[in-house]
Order: sequence, then structure tokens, then C-alpha cells
Amino acid sequence: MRRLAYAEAGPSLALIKYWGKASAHNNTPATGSLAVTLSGLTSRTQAELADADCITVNGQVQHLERFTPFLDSLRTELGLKGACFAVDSTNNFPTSAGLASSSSGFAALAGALTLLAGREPEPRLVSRLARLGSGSATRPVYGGFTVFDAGTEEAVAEHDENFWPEFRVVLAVVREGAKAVSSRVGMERSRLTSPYYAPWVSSSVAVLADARRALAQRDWKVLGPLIRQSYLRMFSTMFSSDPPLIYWQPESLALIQALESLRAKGYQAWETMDAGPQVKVFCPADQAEALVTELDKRVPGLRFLTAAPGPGLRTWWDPS
Ligand code: 2P0
Repeated sequence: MRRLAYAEAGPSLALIKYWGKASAHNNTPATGSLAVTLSGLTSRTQAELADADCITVNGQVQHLERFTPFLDSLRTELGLKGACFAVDSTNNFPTSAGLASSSSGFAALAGALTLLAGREPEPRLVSRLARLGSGSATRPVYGGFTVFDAGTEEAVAEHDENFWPEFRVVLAVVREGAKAVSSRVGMERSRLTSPYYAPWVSSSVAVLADARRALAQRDWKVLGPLIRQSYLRMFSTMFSSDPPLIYWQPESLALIQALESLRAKGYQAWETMDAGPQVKVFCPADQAEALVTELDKRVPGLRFLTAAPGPGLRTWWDPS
């Protein structure tokens, strides 16, 4: 009988950033991150046993190099030596474009394969397994706000998705389509070549600790500047890598400058960026709609999505 295991996860967007590895072999981070799992955006993955590995994402068959080391690790960890998997994953948002699709994708894949192996997909196990695919995938196993600390092997839940009901993220999609340099390659380049990498790593400890405290107080005035500090320091290691990593587009900078002027008018709207041109803005729910109107006026022609803190990983068997 055909047995299909399903898993669904939302992307994990970091307020405080992971960029660089403590151990490339073990995929542990050099910098601790604080992130929110988003509602509404999802990676849904189905997996079944098969004669050979085959992975499709959004209907497109994938090259297996990116996945085979991960699948091999899971075969070992889950006691499935010799098994192969047919995996089909669908994202309802742009893939590999700096909207954290690898976080939700690998979290969902680790969840589906854990279920397929007949194991209880309990969050600590799935978070550890998801790390072997992508560091950021440790986080959306949990809903709400999560921390993946430096040098650790799994994320922890910080506050669930109901902790801050007025918290929103406005995502400005500057460019659709995959990025030129993957995060994995980019962060290793920064580690090896940026003179600012070591201070980035050492200074991130205090930024993370301060941000956790500010989040616990739901204090925009303290949290906002820390969010900004984290992504701009991360980007200084990217810009100063050799060759440089320039993920920004003109609209990215236009949005950053628009937000600076909107904050001067009273908006609590604090942007972040990842390894791509998209700009993501954290703000209170009652400012989100007006913020989109203002940003659209200043930087026209972009697609905006709005999300709230969402649930962690869900897994289930095909009901048929
Ligand atoms: C983050 N990013 O904290 C940071 C900010 C991008 C910029 O985690 O090598 O796909 O697979 O562990 O998790 C993206 O990197 O990298 C990421 P790997 P990952 O969200």
C-alpha cells in the first residue's frame, strides 16, 4: 500500500541574523539568531518510499547534489539505510529569492521523512535533523518566535505564535526569481574573506541577548534598532567579502530610505533583509495597511505580502 507522509512549515524570518558557521561539517551557526515563523506562507511536502531518490520543488525536478548529503544523513539518523524517497514540495511564495524558502522547505522535508521512518516527529528531533539541510530550518519547527543559538544543534521555542498578536511583517518583493549566490556559499565567503567577519561574530552575542530582552517586553523602541543593527552589520560582512556579495537592488535601498523617513513620522516600522533583494518590515498590526500604502507610493510597482507570527511544523499521513 502507498503510504504518503505530509508536512507543512512556514518560513523563518530572522530579526537577529545567522550568517557564518561555527562548524561547516556539523552545520552549526557562528552567530545566534532570533526569528519569527510566518503565517500564511507555507512549504508543503509529501514523501514516500521509492526505488530511487527524486525531489521536485514546485513541480520541477531538482538536481540531487544539494539534497543527497542531507538525505544520506537522515537515512543514518532515522535508521533507513538503503531506503530511497520520492519527495514533492510546493511553496505558495517565491522560492530561493530571499524569502527563507530553504528554512520552511528543509523543516517540512525533515518532518515528512521523520514521519515516514515511523518516528514521532517531536520538535527537538526534527529541529536537529532539519539543521543538516539548512541552519535556518531548525527554527520553523516551532511557531512564533524562536532562537537558534551560536554553536548549538537545534533551535528552541522562545514565545509561541500568540505571544504578540499585534506583530506583523510586511514583505516587499523587489525581484522574483532565484538569487545568484546561495546563503551557504555567501556566508562561507564572508567567513574566509571579510575583515569584518570576526567583529560581526563577537558583537552579535550582545545584540541577540538585548533583542531577546526587548522582545520579551514587546518593546518596539528597543527591539527595532537592534533588528536594524543586526542586518546592517551582516551586510557589512557581505559587502566586504571578496568578491563582494551585493544582494541589494535599487528598490531595496529606496525602501530602506523610505522607512527612515516614515519612522520620523511616527511609524514603528523596522526593516530587515536576507541573502536577496527583498525588504521585510516588522511593524505593529495597526500600522501595516498604511505602511503598505506609503511604501507603494514611494517605491511603486512592488508586490507586498503581510504575515503574522504563525504555527510550527505540522505533519500527517495521507488520510486515504
Ligand atoms: C537567517 N539567513 O538567520 C540568515 C540571514 C540568510 C540571512 O539563515 O548554509 O539557508 O543552509 O545553513 O539557513 C540563510 O541561510 O544556510 C539564513 P545554510 P541557510 O535567516
